[in-house]
Amino acid sequence: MANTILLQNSKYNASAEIMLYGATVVSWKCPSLADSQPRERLFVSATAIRDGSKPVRGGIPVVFPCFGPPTHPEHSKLPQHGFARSSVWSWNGAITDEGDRVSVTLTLDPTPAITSVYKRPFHLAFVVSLGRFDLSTELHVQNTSSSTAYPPDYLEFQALFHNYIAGPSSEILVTPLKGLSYFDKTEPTDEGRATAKTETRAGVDVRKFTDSVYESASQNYEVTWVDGGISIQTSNLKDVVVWNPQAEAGSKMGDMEKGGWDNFVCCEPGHVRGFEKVAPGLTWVGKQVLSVIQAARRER
Ligand code: TA6
Repeated sequence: MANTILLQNSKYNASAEIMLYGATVVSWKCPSLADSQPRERLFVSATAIRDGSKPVRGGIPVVFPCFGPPTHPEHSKLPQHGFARSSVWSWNGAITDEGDRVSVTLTLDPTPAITSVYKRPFHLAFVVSLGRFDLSTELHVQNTSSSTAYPPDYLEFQALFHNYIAGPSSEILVTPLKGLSYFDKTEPTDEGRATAKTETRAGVDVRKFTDSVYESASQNYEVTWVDGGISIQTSNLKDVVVWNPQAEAGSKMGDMEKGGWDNFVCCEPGHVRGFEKVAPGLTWVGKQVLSVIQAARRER
């Protein structure tokens, strides 16, 4: 079976490409009311590794069960951002066509490679749905433990959609983040932890190296630039990360094309401060809807 799914919404001339590797969405193209030509809405570095040897630098990597370097004892053997984005997911070949939307579901269960570093039983499903001007992704996390112990044998995890939104990073603003507590990873404390701050800006720009983890955010965001933008509406994803490496960090990344940092912002909804927990037999669902903002939000 091919290792990439091409999802096409022919009614609206929209498309998406999803690699089985990492269940990574590596392309989302759709028109807008002002422009019937489908445009690429995600950034993927031209030097991204796409052979399955490392996570793709761009698109929508799925982060699970840990965000960043692991901090939970059950995650101690995992790489940064967990194993979901570097595992080969399964697809049963089915595409669901609901007329206005088409969708696919990929699944991931413990493989020998995963169980060698992660002992919890789980079942993941990742649903990608493509509409006229929007793309949604859902992560379903099922605790497949049959334990009847009390207290319950909870599955504890973090989850995040690591969206690389294509746009001119010199113009981009992310809203609404004003008043939120956040951790600035570009300014580590003496102990090497991120510096705790409160956001004072109405619109957060990424003109300098930015790596900010906002807690308990609004769950609905706008990523805008002078003549466009993407809205992100989420459920069950209480936090959001804003990241752009700029040349300072980007030039040190082997799979980041030169100057790539000028052409994206990562606006990443997730549950990354503390851990979600799901009891045996139950399923947690985190969802985001990325939509093209139709009217230019800002003056030139
Ligand atoms: O989401 C922001 C971040 O955690 C940054 O700290 C940076 O590490 C980025 O993710 C990319 O991480 P990666 O493991 O894909 O190189």
